Amino acid sequence: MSRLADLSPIVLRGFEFRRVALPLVSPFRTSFGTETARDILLVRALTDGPDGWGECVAGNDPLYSNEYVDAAQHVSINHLITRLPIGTPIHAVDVARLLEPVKDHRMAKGAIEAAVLDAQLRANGVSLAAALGAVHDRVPSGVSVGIMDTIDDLVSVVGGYLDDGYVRIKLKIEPGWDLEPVGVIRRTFGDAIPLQVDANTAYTRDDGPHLARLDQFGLLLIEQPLPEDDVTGHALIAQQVATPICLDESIVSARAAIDAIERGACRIINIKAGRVGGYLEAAAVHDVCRERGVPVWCGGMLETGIGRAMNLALAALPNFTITGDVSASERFWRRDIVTEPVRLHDGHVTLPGGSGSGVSIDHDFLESVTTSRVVVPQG
Ligand code: NPG
Repeated sequence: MSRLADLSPIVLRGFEFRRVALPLVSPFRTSFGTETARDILLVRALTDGPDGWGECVAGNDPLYSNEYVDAAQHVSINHLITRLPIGTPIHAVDVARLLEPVKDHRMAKGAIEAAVLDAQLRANGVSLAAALGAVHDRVPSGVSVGIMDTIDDLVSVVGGYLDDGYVRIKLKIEPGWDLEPVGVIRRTFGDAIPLQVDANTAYTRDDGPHLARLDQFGLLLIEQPLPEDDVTGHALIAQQVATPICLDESIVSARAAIDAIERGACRIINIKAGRVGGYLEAAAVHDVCRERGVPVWCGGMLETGIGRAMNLALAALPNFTITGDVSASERFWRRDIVTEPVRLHDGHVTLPGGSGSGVSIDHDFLESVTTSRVVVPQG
């Protein structure tokens, strides 16, 4: 990442906070709730040169984590961007340090850093992928499949994604929707399909013997069975289950990743930039995992093409050796807000070329789905 420190700084003029309403192509149900539409906060860094865009992954409600989109916008305007210099030069690498006195709010911080980073990279003609140290120009694509009303529905949805070419399937599970759906998918599509499950914290420390029954299905991993603050509980589950435990919600920083690894709580880590406070911290999580021999994969949070393109840059780093939730735009959106939405080719998705995130905004469509827009400071 040495290239980032070598870039010329940029001068910020302010930020635009834009809210966008986009319906999902189909409801997405997890153990923490059902999403049918997203209310997305986009952050635009306004500069003397090219603008930069960041996408905040906070959900409509505080169900995945304590962050939610209204709070993210509030803290961004009232507590975060007030700490950044307007009118004097800034480097994206300094944003996290300037925002650090504000506790948590990582998704809000990550979106602001992404916007500044995108602007600085565009001004310098450098791609995010190059700046982060990417070693691939395309990555294999996995798809996450929500909890369904019936097993028949699940079989038909999974079959459709396999026909599309997705190379790995992740099934959402919760108590009462685990052994049976996973078993049916294994039997229907065979042992060769790379398959993993995600519990989103839905189990307890007493569920070790039950989760061990998933071992018979040859899963790649079991993701986040216990609440996010129960790292020791994950270490206990890891001793009872042969399938590798992977952590998502618990890993909020590189420090948390080191702690979880040292305590034997996981053998694999899911990295989401929003959850750890930005793409630079995400790259740091990648590095500490790599140094400790822990493979990682790139998670997704129902992003539009802006966030998805940045996720792809991250997913192209060398220790992302496990297929990520980097599915095509059409998996979630009928129409995306970028001009060249991510598409699936031979089970892979290609990183956009160009500087910054590499995507161009479809401004007409963006306007048509915008529900509010605030510019700070006001011009
Ligand atoms: O491809 O973006 C995607 C979806 C991947 O399952 C997915 N994300 O728990 O990892 C998760 C889940 C999620 C979605 C979490 C939305 C939070 C919000």
